Amino acid sequence: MFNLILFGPPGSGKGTQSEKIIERFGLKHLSTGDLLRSEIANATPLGMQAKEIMDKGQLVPDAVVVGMIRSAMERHADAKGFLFDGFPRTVAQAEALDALLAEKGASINLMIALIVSDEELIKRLLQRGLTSGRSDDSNETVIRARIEEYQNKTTAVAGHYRALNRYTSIPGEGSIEDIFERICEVMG
Ligand code: B4P
Repeated sequence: MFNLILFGPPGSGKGTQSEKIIERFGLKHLSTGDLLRSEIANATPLGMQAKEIMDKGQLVPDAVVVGMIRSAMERHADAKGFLFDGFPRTVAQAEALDALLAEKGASINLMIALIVSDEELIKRLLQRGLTSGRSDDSNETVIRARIEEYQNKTTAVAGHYRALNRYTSIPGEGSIEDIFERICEVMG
């Protein structure tokens, strides 16, 4: 099994690059953002609770996203590997993920972090907000809150995988194709 985490702040290109990575490497894409938006679209109780939190730019509780990831992994038990996109976002989520993979005799093989400046992130997300219909993209105050949540709670996850010698980073600015080539190089 090859398990990859694509890491970076909101708007760094995780979702965009994930589409290309799964096509090239045949991994199963697990995006907690997509899973949460599908709960919202289906108006489930979990979705209603998550929407309120996401609209403020905050993180959904660890237990909720870990539960979603556990069931998604169970649904795709035959996958040759997973691409985790937008997860883990806290050290507690990282520890839970490591434990879930250990149950399968597996682990995270690599974390790739996309490095993008705050000005570029805000520009991209406001641009996406014009067409995505995503309420968390259309307001600069909410976007800044998401970046602050990332700095306060998520950056530590990089240290967790750095300590395990699984961390690498690449520049996340430039054309989508050039960034994908950089990802392919570090995937080997
Ligand atoms: P996510 O869905 O993960 O949203 P995101 O971080 O904004 O997306 P992403 O980073 O994938 O977007 P991309 O750069 O591809 O999370 C949304 C919310 O869900 C969170 O705020 C949180 O509330 C909740 N949540 C999700 N996971 C959670 C977890 N594990 N724990 C707790 N809460 C969780 O795209 C951005 C834009 O940039 C696009 O318009 C794209 O076209 C553009 N772009 C991409 N690459 C570009 C490039 N090279 N040049 C120019 N533009 C580019």
